Amino acid sequence: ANIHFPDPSKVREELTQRYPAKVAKKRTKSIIINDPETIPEVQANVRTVPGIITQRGCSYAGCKGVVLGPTRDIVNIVHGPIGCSFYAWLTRRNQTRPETPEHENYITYCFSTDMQEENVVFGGEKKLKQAIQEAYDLFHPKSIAIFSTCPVGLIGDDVHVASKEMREKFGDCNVFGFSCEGYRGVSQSAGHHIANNGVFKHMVGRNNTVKEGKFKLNLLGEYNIGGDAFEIERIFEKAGITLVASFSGNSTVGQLENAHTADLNVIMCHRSINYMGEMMETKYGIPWMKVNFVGAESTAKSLRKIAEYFGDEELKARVEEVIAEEMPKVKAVIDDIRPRTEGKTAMLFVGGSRAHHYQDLFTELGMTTVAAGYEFAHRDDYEGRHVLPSIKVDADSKNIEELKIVADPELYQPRKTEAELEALKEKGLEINGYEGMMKQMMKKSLVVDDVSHYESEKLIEIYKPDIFCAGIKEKYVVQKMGVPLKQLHSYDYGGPYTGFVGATNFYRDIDRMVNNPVWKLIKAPWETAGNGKGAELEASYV
Ligand code: CFN
Ligand code: HCA
Repeated sequence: ANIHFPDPSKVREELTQRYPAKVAKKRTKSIIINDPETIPEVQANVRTVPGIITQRGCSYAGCKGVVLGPTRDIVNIVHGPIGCSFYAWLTRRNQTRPETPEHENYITYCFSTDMQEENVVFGGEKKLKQAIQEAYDLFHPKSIAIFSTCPVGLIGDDVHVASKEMREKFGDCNVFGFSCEGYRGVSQSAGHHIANNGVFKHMVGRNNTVKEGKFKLNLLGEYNIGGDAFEIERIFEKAGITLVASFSGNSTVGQLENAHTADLNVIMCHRSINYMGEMMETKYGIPWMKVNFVGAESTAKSLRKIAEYFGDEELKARVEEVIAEEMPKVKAVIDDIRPRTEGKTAMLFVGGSRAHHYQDLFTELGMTTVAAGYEFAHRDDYEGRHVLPSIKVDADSKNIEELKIVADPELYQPRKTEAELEALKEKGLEINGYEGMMKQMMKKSLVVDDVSHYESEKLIEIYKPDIFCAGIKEKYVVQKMGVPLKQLHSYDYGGPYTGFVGATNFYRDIDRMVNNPVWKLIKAPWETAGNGKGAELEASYV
């Protein structure tokens, strides 16, 4: 696309010049001028400077809200003040579909110990055990999980001991706890790691029932936001691929407990669940592969990768049939919409994988991402696992118990020989690898990790993008600047956006937003106050 960029080094200067010198120096390392050929190093997964308004969330959000929240039949009890629980109550829009209305589904509930000052002073374990007992008496669930919030760590309540005591008392209910106090680690990311460890330790491998099906896989890092997992499930079913377990969108205790019987792990959001993929490979011999079902082309590519992995001609043919049947419907929508979206620009600042994945959909619309960044991703998510083959660049790890995983003598079963894996790699199948965000973005585009509120306002003022993608905290501030904001977390009540149907949903929603005349009626602050640097920088376009 014929897009003009302002001089990126001047933009970086403008973004940081008002910070105190030390802060400016630190932030500069996270504001990178992209070069897809020679990937630069980006500072990521470091603490946010106090005083800066960040988009980030906490470790509890990553553990309870993100990884465990989407499970349907675990009673997830938050041990802490009611606000922590209320905030995580259905706000993420993770959906679920029980097989029958009678089946357990606790997603709509909000379970909390409602910690009070008295519990902070005298300890809250008694109250926690009462809450576990109450949940057991009321629902008789298969499983109860406990989530620690900040005060729990500060006063020293031991959720693991309380869980063990209740688990042994009940005998028929798996109770386990997570030390996911909000302050652990630097962001949600630490919570993902804690959640993965807990799910692996307390759930995976407990049930050896083997599901019917020739091509069995687990879908990792897909949380069914706005029904995304439903669309992927539809495609898998059509192609004859058996989904054993989903981590954790629309999933159940039963699924997670026999996930080790699958023959492949496909990973959507690598950031939040890479730990699970690695641990399952070591203990059970299941290889993992990165996929992306955001974008019609990416969906087709991911299906072909899966078929190639199983190496079955019938499956390959069926996958081609599915693609041939679905693509024309997608193309019809693109042909209608693209003339109206072509050449427009977008900025994406979200989470730890969507700021990259959603660029595929914008590319399909002929739009260019001029600046993007994650809230809490690590260097490998930006630079690619090819550049950084190790995941041990994890600043969170020092706060988190490292599980010592070894092959299980009874359940370990190599799915592929070394030679087969090597052959797959030669065919371009990225077993245990992937390209990061920077490889896909244009030269001289800006990559900003943990963007601050101030920096995002400046970016909008300078680039005037046609659309800005972020979350609820950013939404109305940005829209008051005359720029539509698409929430890439909750999808603004929309979705699904995955797969073929999802892609067309997204194209339509973006078309409606970027071509809505209402934005022209809003005077942005730089148009009225004349206090922005936008005009000056515009003159420096290269
Ligand atoms: S659904 Fe996922 S896709 S899990 Fe993660 S890194 Fe969050 S909750 Mo918000 S939308 Fe976001 Fe990603 Fe993976 Fe969601 S981009 S921030 S922690 N995320
Ligand atoms: C979280 C959850 C969140 C927040 C979304 C937002 C989500 O990080 O605690 O800021 O709009 O997707 O629900 O990322």
